[in-house]
Amino acid sequence: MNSRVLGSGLLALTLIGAASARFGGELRTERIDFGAVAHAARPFYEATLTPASAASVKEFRIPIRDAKLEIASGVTYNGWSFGGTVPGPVIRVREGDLVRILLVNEASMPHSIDFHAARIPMNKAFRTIVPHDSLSFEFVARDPGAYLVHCGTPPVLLHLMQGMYLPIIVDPRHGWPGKADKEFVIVQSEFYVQGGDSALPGQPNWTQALGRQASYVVFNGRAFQYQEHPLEVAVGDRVRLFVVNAGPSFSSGFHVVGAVFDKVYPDGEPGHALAHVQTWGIPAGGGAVFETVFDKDGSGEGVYAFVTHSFADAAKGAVGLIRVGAPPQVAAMAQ
Ligand SMILES: [Cu+2]
Repeated sequence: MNSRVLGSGLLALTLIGAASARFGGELRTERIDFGAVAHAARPFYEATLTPASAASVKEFRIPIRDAKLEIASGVTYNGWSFGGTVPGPVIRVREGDLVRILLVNEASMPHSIDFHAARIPMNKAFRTIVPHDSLSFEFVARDPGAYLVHCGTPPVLLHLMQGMYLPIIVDPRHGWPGKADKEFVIVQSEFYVQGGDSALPGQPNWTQALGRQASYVVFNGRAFQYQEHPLEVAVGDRVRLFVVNAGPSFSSGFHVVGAVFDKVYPDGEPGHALAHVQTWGIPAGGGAVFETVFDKDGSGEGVYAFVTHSFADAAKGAVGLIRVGAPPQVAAMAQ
């Protein structure tokens, strides 16, 4: 077995199969097992992205697993997951790639998977499977963008608030317009929790969820994690942020304090670039791609917060920091 590691920071993906060349080397298959992913959720979910591989066929084995999560500092939660982390690992492919999915239910109840980036009959691909069962399907990633993947088993609200989501990025066939120095993925979501502040893990609070009374609103699965572990970029970097909103119920008003977005691609459609945007709304179940430059004459060395500008939600955890260069005040701000 030819195994090697693709970096996504700690979110390393282990290829369990060899790349194989066919049709004159044009068609290479990459196999990634999310059950073999080195978990990146502690001490923080690794948001740094690496490029998609050149393989035009990408296969993903995605085990569904019950998972004990830490959703805020000292707050544990009995969640459900794709691959063991919340969000699950990032899927990154290129427009035109053939995406093959093998979903394996290793959890204790029925689940499913719904790819917003797929054009496919839901009754075939997104059907619910019982524990120990598996399901496979494939689709061509035709539409570039930043998309949500989630469990679609009723009640969907419950399966989403339990943590069953991950992002999929479909890069445009010829790449994004312009070069970025750093790329990050950010998934916003809500938790509705009963307990979890003692030795016992928290449980889902259905009444709170129906009432849209979130306990935590988080980026990449844990409240305030990027205050303690800021995203790090260099002065002069063009930064591209792939932001996906898993909800289940709230919109995100995505904003970076101290920066203006040079470009926003709603839904990640490169043909629909908006220029000079302060805040952009992402509905539950949506995504967008953002770019800004931390050039020395503008948003230079310093600390910047990324938030949902719905500040009741930011106050519940949906705020993080971007550290540009090595400003001395970051230690104080992170406290
Ligand atoms: Cu589920």
